[in-house]
Amino acid sequence: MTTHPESGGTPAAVPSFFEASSPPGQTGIKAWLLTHDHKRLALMYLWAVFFWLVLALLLGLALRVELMFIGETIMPAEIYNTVFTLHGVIMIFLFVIPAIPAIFGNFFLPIQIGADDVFFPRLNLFSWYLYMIGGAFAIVSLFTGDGFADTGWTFYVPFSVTTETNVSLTVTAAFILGMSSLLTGLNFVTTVHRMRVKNMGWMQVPLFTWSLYATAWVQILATPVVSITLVLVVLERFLNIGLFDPDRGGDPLLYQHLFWMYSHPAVYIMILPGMGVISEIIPVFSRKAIFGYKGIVVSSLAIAIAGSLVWAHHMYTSGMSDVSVFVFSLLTFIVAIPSAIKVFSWVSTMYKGSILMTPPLLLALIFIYLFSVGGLTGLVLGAAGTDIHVHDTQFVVAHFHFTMFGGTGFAFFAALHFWWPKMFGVMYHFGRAYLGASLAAIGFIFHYVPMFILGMQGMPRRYYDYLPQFETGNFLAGFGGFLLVFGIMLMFVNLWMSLIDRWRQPAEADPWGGTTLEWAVPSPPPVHNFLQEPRVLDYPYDFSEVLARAAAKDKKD
Ligand code: HEM
Ligand SMILES: [Cu+2]
Repeated sequence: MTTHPESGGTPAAVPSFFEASSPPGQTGIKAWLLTHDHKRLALMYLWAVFFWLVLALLLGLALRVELMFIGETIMPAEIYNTVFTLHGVIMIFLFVIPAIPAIFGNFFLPIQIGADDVFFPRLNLFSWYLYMIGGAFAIVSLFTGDGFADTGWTFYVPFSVTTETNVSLTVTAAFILGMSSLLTGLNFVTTVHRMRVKNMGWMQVPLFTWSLYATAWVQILATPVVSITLVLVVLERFLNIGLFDPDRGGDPLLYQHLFWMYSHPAVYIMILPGMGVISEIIPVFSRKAIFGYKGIVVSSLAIAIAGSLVWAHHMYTSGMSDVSVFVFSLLTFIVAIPSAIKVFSWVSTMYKGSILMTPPLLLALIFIYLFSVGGLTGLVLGAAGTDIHVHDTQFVVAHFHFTMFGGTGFAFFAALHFWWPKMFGVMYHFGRAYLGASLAAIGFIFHYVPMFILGMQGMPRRYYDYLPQFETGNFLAGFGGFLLVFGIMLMFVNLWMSLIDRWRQPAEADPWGGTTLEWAVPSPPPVHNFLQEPRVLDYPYDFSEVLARAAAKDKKD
């Protein structure tokens, strides 16, 4: 264990952002609800995201229990449709899109670039309110009209225009959540451009901040497309304007193009910040400069750009010319290259590093494995020939859970374990963290691998019931689901226990030996982050001092 030189050993003397009231003069809950402090807002997002994630996990488990046996098990078919839509909508719009940027981005982006807040602190508070209002709308649409949408999270027309359920309110929720995400992106781009400490050049910006910067551009450019599309669905429902309805000269395919023009880039909004987290964790626990810093920066930007050009790979079977299919297939293969560059960089960083095994590193390794499986099976779907066989089957469900859950989900868990000591100033129990992470990983494999096989055998997705030959696979998946959810809950309970006085173990300013600026401030940080002018390293991942300090300490002992 090491102490960062800049933290100066006096952190206890300065009140942390928990203690110092912000805005000044306000106290209690009011101080939190009116705060402009990026760190307080990050924690407010944290509790909200936890709530949604746990709810959506339980809904997912309910779906899986329903599918464990043939016929009705715990819910009727109509409820099943609502539950998988609700599960998908919450997971996408309230968990995987906002989680890492809103929590860890808000908390650490300003600190990593030596700033005392984001560029628009009030707008940041406004984004949080939009997030809460969007979530509230989702809840309200459960209990009004004929209940929550049953369309799936993609709201495909014509069904979404004709179904009796409360699609209008559900898409309004998604619209508001989109605005929240867009404003956060705008805030981050401006912050990175305008707030970096004087002597920090672009090639000294930490990789997590770089990944958020690339993500933010996608958020700004793609979100308006889906927003207007959702408005069009509402207009179509109320006024029947005939944009999508072929009877009136409309075109249902237009909806799919508009929807995926956002929603494919959105998968990069989900994964890029996760990749940024992994790019921070791997060098710290390998005690080695990240291999190919520039390669990772450029690949983040390349993913953001190329990822915006591949949306129609969701539509090979919807009706397109062969030339279009070929072009979209080719472009899809091209986006795999920058993702592979990152995986190679992480693995090469560990090669001959002095590996320090910790829970964040274990979770990062699980990420690399699961995300690679997700990415490679993505190529099966990107290739038009094989996609036609597995389109809309369980294979797709397995693929996207591997990338979004194995990827973003596990990156989120890794980020929690990596930055928890910094955010709360406490260390958690390692044994329980390892156990939770391992159970979750094993459960994950049992849960999703059978779905690849079921999909190839022809079991469609979004089906309530299935033929007898699919029962074993579905039973196994259900069993894995329980293990998975149990492992995750164990990780969360362990983190939560670390906050309770009885088990409290204070954390140092730099418990892992990190080199980026967040490790130079006390744990938890004071309101204005830095006690003295931050010292910017020529190269953000230079571990020579960390290694020298460790060697000196070894000699002394
Ligand atoms: C980070 C975690 C997760 C994310 C991001 C996620 C996301 C999604 C999305 C977007 C859908 C599509 C919904 C639709 O078709 O409208 C979905 C479907 C589904 N999810 Fe999840 N999910 C996650 C975790 C889980 C867990 C833990 C379980 C079970 C224990 C689960 C079980 C299911 C099931 C059974 C479906 C329905 C599949 C279908 O028939 O198409 N998911 N999920
Ligand atoms: Cu896509």
